[in-house]
Amino acid sequence: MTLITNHMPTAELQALDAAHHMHPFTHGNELGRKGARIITRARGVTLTDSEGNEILDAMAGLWCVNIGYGRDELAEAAARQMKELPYYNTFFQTTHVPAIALADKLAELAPHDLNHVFYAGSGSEANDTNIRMARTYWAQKGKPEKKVIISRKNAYHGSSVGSASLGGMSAMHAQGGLPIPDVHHINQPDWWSEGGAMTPEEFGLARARELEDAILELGQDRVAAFIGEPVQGAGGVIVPPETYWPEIQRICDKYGILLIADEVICGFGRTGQWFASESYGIRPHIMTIAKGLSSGYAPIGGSLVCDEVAEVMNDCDFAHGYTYSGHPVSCAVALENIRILQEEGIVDRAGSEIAPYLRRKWEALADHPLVGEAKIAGLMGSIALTPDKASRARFAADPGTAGLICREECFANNLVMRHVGDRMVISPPLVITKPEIDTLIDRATAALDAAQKRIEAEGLMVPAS
Ligand code: PXG
Repeated sequence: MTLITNHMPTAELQALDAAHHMHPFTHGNELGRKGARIITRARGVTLTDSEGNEILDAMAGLWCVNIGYGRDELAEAAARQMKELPYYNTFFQTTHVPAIALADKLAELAPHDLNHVFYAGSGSEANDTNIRMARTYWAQKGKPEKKVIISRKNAYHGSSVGSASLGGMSAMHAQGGLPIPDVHHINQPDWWSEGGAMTPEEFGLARARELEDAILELGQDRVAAFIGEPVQGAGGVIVPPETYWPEIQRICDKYGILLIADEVICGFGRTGQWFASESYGIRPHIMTIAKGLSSGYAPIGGSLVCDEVAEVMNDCDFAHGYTYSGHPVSCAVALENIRILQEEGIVDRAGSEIAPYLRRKWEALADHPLVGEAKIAGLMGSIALTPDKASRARFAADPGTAGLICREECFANNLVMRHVGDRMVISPPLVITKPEIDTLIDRATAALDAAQKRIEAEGLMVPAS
């Protein structure tokens, strides 16, 4: 039996990691010099590293461990399924019970008439499915020229060539010849950074109307779909003004283009309801899901598809699919995850009790001298660091300099809080308790105090001109 043990000293494991393991979104040599932190186990909201430190994981891994760590039931569901049927595909006129049962469950849970699922192994794969599905849908309807997908700058939709093209991260587009043709990006609804003198409500409308402008400019007969995260996650937890989504919905309806809600982060309770589309009154034709679907215990993603699109797609042979589409072990784990989220009322409690408590505490961080705004939607929150609150100024230093300092101070205080540029973000497991939220806020405050001292000492408290 292969034993994955933790018997080696940390430095030796780090050396092996540096020698053989290439990390995502990481400068390999820089990390190699420093040594990666090695996480060895986790329970609830707490990680343990190879040195025995206990760290509060305010990111739920990568926005995914909604149910919290250490739920044996999920491990047992995986083991049971592996013994019964570890793998079979769903390509050639076959299916299996876990894929059927999960599809049925998702149809029950999903809002509106999102009654169909096309499985993928991840959010990136699911968004690649969406590109091909949206274009194929229109081709099937005799409009093959409707191919353009409109997305937003600073959106994150994944790392595959297709999904990263949908994303609006310029650093990603700069590597590997992206984006693919027929993807168009409009501006994001980030009022704090880009809203200027407008009120948030005016700004939300203005940014949504960029979609209408783009449709008119590109031609209604060329646009297939609009894709957006209800609340942008990796872009820095950008909570849109209230006017934004109703206007987007109106425009999609008016011009008859498909609306794709990417709920890879927002879904499965993150915003306090099962899906953020419910929180924001969005009626998507297609919804991307992953992460919280299995709480990260097994890789799985998918596209939830509405009746009308499914009807058109089911009338053709869609030449698309992944070896692990509907993987039985992942489906079994996802089903068990959903059962527990439902039966233990985890999503309901997250929305009704935990989110309001966290909101009060989180929004109070806006009083800290280093914090410009504190935004939160359910259990995903962000704070913007600024050298000058009054003018909503950015730092003169390179974006991310202050954020990195703050993240280092979080780590020093045994708190995982990520930085996106100069925004700090959280997305804790939904099972976080009120005392754990108090600890989170205490550690975040200590980290902000320490970060402020360092930023001042290094002469960085300077607004960009
Ligand atoms: N859509 C959204 C909205 C996401 O947040 C994906 C699609 C892609 O999913 P996969 O499963 O292919 O990774 C994501 C993923 C970060 C970070 O640092 C965020 C994600 C992934 C990795 C890192 O914030 N989101």
